[in-house]
Amino acid sequence: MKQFILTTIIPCLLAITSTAQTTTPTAEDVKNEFVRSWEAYRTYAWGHDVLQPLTKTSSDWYKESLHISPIDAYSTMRVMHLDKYAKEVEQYIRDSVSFDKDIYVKTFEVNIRVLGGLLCMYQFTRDPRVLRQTKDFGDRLLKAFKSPTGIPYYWVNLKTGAVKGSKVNTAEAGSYLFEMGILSYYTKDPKYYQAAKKANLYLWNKRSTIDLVGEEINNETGEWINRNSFIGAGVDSYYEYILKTWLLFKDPDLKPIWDRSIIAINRYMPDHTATGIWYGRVNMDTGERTATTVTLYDAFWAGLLCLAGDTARAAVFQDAWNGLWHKYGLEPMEYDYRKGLPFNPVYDLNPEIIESAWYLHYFTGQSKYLAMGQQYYQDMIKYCKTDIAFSSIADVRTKKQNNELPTFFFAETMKYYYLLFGGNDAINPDNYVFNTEAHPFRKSGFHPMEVKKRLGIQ
Ligand code: DMJ
Repeated sequence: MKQFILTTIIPCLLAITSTAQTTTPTAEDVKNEFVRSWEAYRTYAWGHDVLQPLTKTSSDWYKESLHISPIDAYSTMRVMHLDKYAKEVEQYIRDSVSFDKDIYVKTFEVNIRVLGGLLCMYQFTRDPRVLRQTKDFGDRLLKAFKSPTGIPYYWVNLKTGAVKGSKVNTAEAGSYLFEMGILSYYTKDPKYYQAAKKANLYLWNKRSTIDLVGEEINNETGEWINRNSFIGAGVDSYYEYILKTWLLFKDPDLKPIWDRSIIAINRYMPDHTATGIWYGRVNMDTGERTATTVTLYDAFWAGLLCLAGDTARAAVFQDAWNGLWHKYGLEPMEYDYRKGLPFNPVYDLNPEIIESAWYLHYFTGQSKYLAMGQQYYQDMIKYCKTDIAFSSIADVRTKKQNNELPTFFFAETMKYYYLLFGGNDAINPDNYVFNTEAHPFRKSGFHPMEVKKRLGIQ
């Protein structure tokens, strides 16, 4: 009963009584809410991976903490000029954290959050001690790549380097070019980028005759386990990193991969419906429709299309997702656009639709994208705010809160709201390229001649 009151009744009451934001939200509002949530993390979860906002407790991803929330939050603190908090995280991670832990970690997840976050910390501090720690973490992660195909294993033990999990989805197989490239640049050692690139080239060489990749692959046999092709959760950042790594480093091997991939995607995936154009699932060999399901991760695609110079398609894409947001006042994790039904109704405070609103606003200058973001923010305040922070939602139909504050809320969701509302114009898509966890890297920090040498690009 106590648990029921704690996790069900209190959040409902809070949602009803919380000061519903009626005025137009500003970047300052976002910053204040970020600080409020960060203070809650400091109070109730310091030293742990995540805050549980309803029970005011903490949890860790593994049997020991990897301090994922602070590492993920750091770059947003720098973007928001929260220097006092940033300094505290920096000192803590640098002086009190060791990655010599006998735990199996998810290679993909810690690459985008921990390695990406640490690299960004080094970018902002230029502290050699931070670089030492970043390299140490990168070296431990690199052990995951010792498969016959070069595609990393799902799990790697940070202490022993032991690996397990040969079945990986395409995002888990091929989303390392960006972080490993930056690590190669900072350490002047091409081995990181070369390992990541080997995995990507393997995937590309396994593409179908119509230039599509599948959903899951076995990294020991090199065979596709699942031949569904799509752009959402499970594949998403594979495409994202081909384009973004090209934008950051101009590796000539990547551009043709993007160019051929986008032609195939534009040809086979769009599905024209009464509620908009959705990018459904197709068979990678035939291009025939296999499913009409999408994931809310798909919503990042409009932003990526902007970076590729295709704002027209991006606008159409965003319209469909905006319609879905309005249907529930939040978005469901998985949705069947033909049936009009969610089949996984959770909303984890994910950033993708906000990220795309930011890119579209930047590249088109149209105020409708700012208005979209303001609406999303007001809905998040209405349904996800708790007395100390924010919570993910178990079901977008009932708005029941879930007692979780994912680390990407600090890294991505609040950063994109802040940038969209005009909080820091210096951090923009012309000057920075963001990793998939929204850690921003300044293009001018990577000199073309040095890139070639340090990453081993021919
Ligand atoms: C983030 O962890 C990353 O952006 C990842 O690539 C997919 N989306 C989640 C948040 O929704």
